[in-house]
Amino acid sequence: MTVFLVIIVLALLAVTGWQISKIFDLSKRPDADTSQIANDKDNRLNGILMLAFVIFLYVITIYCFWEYGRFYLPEAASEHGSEYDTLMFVSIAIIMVVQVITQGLLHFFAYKYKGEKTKKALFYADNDKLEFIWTIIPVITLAGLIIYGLFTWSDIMNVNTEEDPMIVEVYAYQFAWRARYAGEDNTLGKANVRFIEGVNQLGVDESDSYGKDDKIVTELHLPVNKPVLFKFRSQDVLHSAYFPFFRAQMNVVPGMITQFGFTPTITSEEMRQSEYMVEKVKSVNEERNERNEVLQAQGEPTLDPYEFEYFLLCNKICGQAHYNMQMKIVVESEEDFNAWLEEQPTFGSVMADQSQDADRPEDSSGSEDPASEEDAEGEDNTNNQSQESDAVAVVENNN
Ligand SMILES: [Cu+2]
Repeated sequence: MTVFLVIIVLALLAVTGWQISKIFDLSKRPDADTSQIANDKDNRLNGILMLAFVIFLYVITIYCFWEYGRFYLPEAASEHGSEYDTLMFVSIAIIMVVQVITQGLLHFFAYKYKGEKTKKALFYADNDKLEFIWTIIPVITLAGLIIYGLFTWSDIMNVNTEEDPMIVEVYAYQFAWRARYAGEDNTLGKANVRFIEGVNQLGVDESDSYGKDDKIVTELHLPVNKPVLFKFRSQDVLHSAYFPFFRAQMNVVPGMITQFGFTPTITSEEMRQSEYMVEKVKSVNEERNERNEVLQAQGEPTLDPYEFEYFLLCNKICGQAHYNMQMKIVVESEEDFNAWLEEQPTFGSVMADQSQDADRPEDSSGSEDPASEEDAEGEDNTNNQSQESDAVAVVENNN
């Protein structure tokens, strides 16, 4: 009923406005200019508006750089990352300079050569030399950019297998990530969704001997300055593995294996110590403290202080909890990495434990808990951030 009344009121207001405008029209002096053809005054107004619009655009652009510049990513933490950033910077710089000049001229000329009674348009048929110049310059510039881009692309995308990269599988499912290390042999065991059962959440083929020493974990550790070749697999829908700090992204497609290789160059600790990150963490924590005061006043739980960690995100909207789909990445020295990897159980041992457990009936009850299913839906992230990086966490999450 209220909606109906609101509609009637709005309709009546519209009619009133229309009637008032008619009264204004009628009350105009009879000698006023009612012609539809633009006169000098109209042209001047439009000329000024054209100029004002481009000034507005530039002011907004400068403001955005000023205000949102702090959201830029820091220096790339991978070998190819700086190449990628340079390509991006060169392209943007060229586009920006050309855009600022041409857009400015366009609007300025619209103002300068606005119509005036006394002005007469010049008839100018064509000029081959001019046309040649404004065609050849963009052709050369664009061709240069494209060739430069192609070289950079092939440099980044072609994995140099002679460097003997470490093979790591990144496995995506709604809504979390797992990583599988290839073990001593640096060869991943075959896997297929058809083999998914119980603790074998990634569907590793038990009959493949290469899979026995594979290690499945919930956070990604990488040794610094060592090339890594990632093999991506998805359990369900299309995901996208996005490593913003390493300038890497790859589609994760169900039914096929995609790959991307890079070499991390800055450890998590070094990144934390960097000027950029110290500043960033400080400002995030200042905001959190302000928020905490409000939360405290409302008697709600407060936020923990923020500490920087690299992370892997999903960059394809893949469902309800897509926003929460992330995995912590730790870049560390080779010794630390080896020590960490040493602690992780192999797939073979996890499977052996499972079959032992199955023989003891009293142990198999815990996983039937209906609440654990909800956990897997929305709160996987909490598991990722905790220290449970062994395969046991995998078991708990998925039954
Ligand atoms: Cu996803």
